[in-house]
Formats: sequence, C-alpha cells, structure tokens
Amino acid sequence: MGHASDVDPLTQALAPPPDETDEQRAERLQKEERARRVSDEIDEQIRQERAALKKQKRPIKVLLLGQSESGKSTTLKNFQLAYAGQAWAEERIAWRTVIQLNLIRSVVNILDVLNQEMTPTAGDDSGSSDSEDGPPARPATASSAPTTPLRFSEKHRLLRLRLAPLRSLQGDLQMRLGACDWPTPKSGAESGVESTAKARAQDFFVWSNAGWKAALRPNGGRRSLEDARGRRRAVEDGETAEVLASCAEDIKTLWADDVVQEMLHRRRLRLDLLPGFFLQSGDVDRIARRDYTPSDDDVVRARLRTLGVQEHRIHFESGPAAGTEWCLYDVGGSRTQRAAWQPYFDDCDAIIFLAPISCFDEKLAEDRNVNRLEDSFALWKMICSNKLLSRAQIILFLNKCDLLEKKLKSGVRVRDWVTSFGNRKNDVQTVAQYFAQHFKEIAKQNASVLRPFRVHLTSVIDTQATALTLGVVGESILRSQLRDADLL
Ligand SMILES: Nc1nc2c(ncn2[C@@H]2O[C@H](COP(=O)(O)OP(=O)(O)O)[C@@H](O)[C@H]2O)c(=O)[nH]1
Ligand SMILES: [Mg+2]
Repeated sequence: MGHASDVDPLTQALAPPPDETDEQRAERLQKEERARRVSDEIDEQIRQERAALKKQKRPIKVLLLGQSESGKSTTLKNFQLAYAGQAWAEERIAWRTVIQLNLIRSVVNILDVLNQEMTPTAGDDSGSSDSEDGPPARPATASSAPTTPLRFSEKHRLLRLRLAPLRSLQGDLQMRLGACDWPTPKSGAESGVESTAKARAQDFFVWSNAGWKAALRPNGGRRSLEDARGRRRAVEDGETAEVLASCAEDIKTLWADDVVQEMLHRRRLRLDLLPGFFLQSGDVDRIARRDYTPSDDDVVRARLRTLGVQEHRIHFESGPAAGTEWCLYDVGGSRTQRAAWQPYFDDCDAIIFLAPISCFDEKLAEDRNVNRLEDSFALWKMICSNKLLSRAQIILFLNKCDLLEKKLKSGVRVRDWVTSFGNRKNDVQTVAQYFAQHFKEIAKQNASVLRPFRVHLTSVIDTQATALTLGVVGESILRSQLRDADLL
C-alpha cells in the first residue's frame, strides 16, 4: 500500500549527512555507540530497580524441610505463636480435638498391650521386643533377664472395661478430622510383639488441604453455630469432652499403676518419647475437662501428621522483619512425599532444614530398614547439592535436643549405634557437636555454591528458646535478602 518514497521523517532527520567523510563517519558511529551504551545502562538500571522493588514486595519464601517427625510443623507453629498472634488464637480451638485424640491414642496403646498381656494365649514374650523395631528402643545388648510374670488384678480388668469407650471415641475423632490410615510400614522386621514402632505405625494422617481446622472450629463465626452442622459439631465436642472427663480418673490410675509401668518397661514401649504424649503430670487433669481449651504449649506439643504442602502467610508485626510478609511452606516429610518438594525450590529464599538428632537409634516409620539419622544425612546432602537452591540460604536445626538428653541420660550409648563416635563423652553437648560436624562436612563436600554453615541446636517444643532462635534466623534471612537487593 505504501509508496517507495514513503520515508519516516525521524529516520530522515537522523540519517547521516550525505557528504560525510570517513573520519566524520567513524566519529559519528563511535558517538552513537556510546549513546546506545549509556541508554542501555539506564534501561538496565531501571529494570533492576524494578525487580528489586518487586522482590522486596513479594513475600519472603521459606521452606521447612526434613524427614517425617523432624519438627517442621512445630517450627511453623512457633513462627505463628511468635509473630502472628491473631491467626494463632483463631486456630487454637481447632487443635483441641487433635490433642484429645493424642491423649486417647496413648491410652489405647496401653490398653492394647494390657489386653495382650492379660490374655493367656498371648504368650509370655514380654520384654523381648527386638530393637530392630524400635524407635525409642535400647540396643540389643540390653536384653532382659528372665522375669517373673506380671501380676494383674481385678483393678486392671476394671480399668480395661471402663476405658473401653475410648476406642470408639478414637475412631470417631479420627473420622471428624478426615483422617486416613497411615500406610503400614514396609518391613521385614515385624516381630509380632507390641513395640513403640508399631504404636507409631498405628498413627493416622490428614491431608493438609482437607480443611480440618475449619471443620473443627465450632465458633469460627457465630453463624456457623446457628447452622445445623455447627450445632452438630458443638454436640459432638460436648460428647467427646464428657466421655473424656468421665475417664479422667481411670486414665490417671492406669498411667500411675506400677504393674502397667513395668509392663511398658518390659515391652520397651516409651510412650513418653512418642510425639503427642499427653500423660505427663497435670496433662490429664487439664485436657480431660469439659471446658478444656488448649494452652500454647499444648498446641505446640500436639501431633498431627499431614500430607501435602501447607502454605502459611505470616505478616511480621514486630522484630527486625516487621512489615515484611513471609510465606512458610510446611511439607510432608515421609519418603513418598519428598518429590512434592521440588516445585518449591526455584524461587525459595531460605530453607530451614530440621534434623532430629535424638533419632540416632531409630528407624524410619515408612521403611524400617533405614536409620533415621542416616536418612537425615542423605536428605541434607540432597538439599545442599541441589542447584535449584543455589540462591537460597540454608539453616540447619539440630532438633529434639531435649529428647536426645533424655535418651542419653536413660543409658542409651551413641557409640552402640554410631561406631565412629568411639569413646567420646556420651553427653548432649559432645553428641550434638559431633553430629553438627558431620552435617558441616556433608555441606562442605556437596555444596552447589559456597554458603556459610548456619546451625542451631533446638528443641522446638520449647517455645521461649525457639522464639529467640527464630529471631536470629529471621534477621539473617532478611539481611541476605536485602544484600541480594543491594547487589543488583
Ligand atoms: N520433645 C520434643 N518433641 C518434639 C520436638 N520437635 C518436635 N517434637 C514433637 O515431634 C512430633 C512431630 O513434630 P512435627 O512438627 O509434627 O514434625 P513434622 O512431621 O516434621 O512436621 C510432634 O508431636 C512434636 O511435638 C522437640 O524438639 N522435642
Ligand atoms: Mg508436619
């Protein structure tokens, strides 16, 4: 459509003079080149400033990683407790059912063992639980001497009877949480003997996106109480509290009973080392009440297995990170779920990697051929060497130091499980240092980029100590975030 003579006036104006000499031409081209470079530089600067701005506006993304039961969800709870008080308060009531269920599960575990022991056909293999099975079991060297039979009485028979309703209550509560059965562990080590591992395997899980919190929040708005579902929920809550309250005295008697304790001891069933243990002194009196409201500590100690990735946004109200928004991702840690981590890697700013170091004598619930500490080492190696994560800061929490201390004090020797530990002192400090050194070595040898080794010894159920740790961690993440922006 256009004519050959159609020439853009701007192009015409910028066109070199027709009588330009060679020198003039070279000079002109040089000038143009310089101008272009300056202009490009300005463009680039603007682009980068925009990017930096955008980057600071987008939430800081933090991934919580680690094997199952390493303390990821508990760390997240600590973040919420310390920095998002409002959301925390709203969720508190939803945890009530989970905590009641944790308590009931411990009792039902004991009743199961009691049933076996009190039934004559169950055999007399108490105390022979093999350590292959056992998370908190002792090494095989501690094999027990022949023991006198346990002396059960009418009292135990009555306790079994009176506490029986807790079994069906357990089923009901799990259903209300939308629970699925935990897959039975693949294992050749099944000894047919009750063990801590088995108790753990009877655990259940919920899908993180199943809305269990919403389902359990009876007063999440007055309207929900008015509708039929809300009313039914309130009635169910009332019934649960009623049954539990009526069992409270028997639960305490059961746990305090010498024969029961001896029975658990012979079975090496360390319920107190299992997650979600609520039979400590005062627990039952508090939880098995009609008007029970969970305390901060209860919520932090509660155990709920989740599948899938949970995203939590936290708007920091105080501290050095005040005004910034963080996105924390809590993932499922068991082996089959780890593939789901990958998509979160490429734009993540920091990783908090949790390694429970009390687990040196335990096996994975999902594969009892694998030692849990070895699994943490392998996972750590995978994270350190992942190229997608080269931008991310990595912070290591050597967690469950409180359980480590308990375990060491109860006589478990690290060298029986980790031969390289040798004759070092069998105390928390030495053991933690030793493991920390190993993690450091792995990081050094496998790191995809050079980054500082940041490690904290933690017991994330201790909310006060953890708040301090999170303060340090938050500041460090933020600082590297700002440094990144400055460097641009
Ligand atoms: N004693 C003790 N228990 C812990 C610690 N960290 C986590 N737990 C408990 O271990 C269980 C599993 O923790 P959780 O955060 O759910 O692990 P996740 O599977 O990695 O999300 C929960 O019952 C926690 O209360 C710790 O440092 N000390
Ligand atoms: Mg979790």
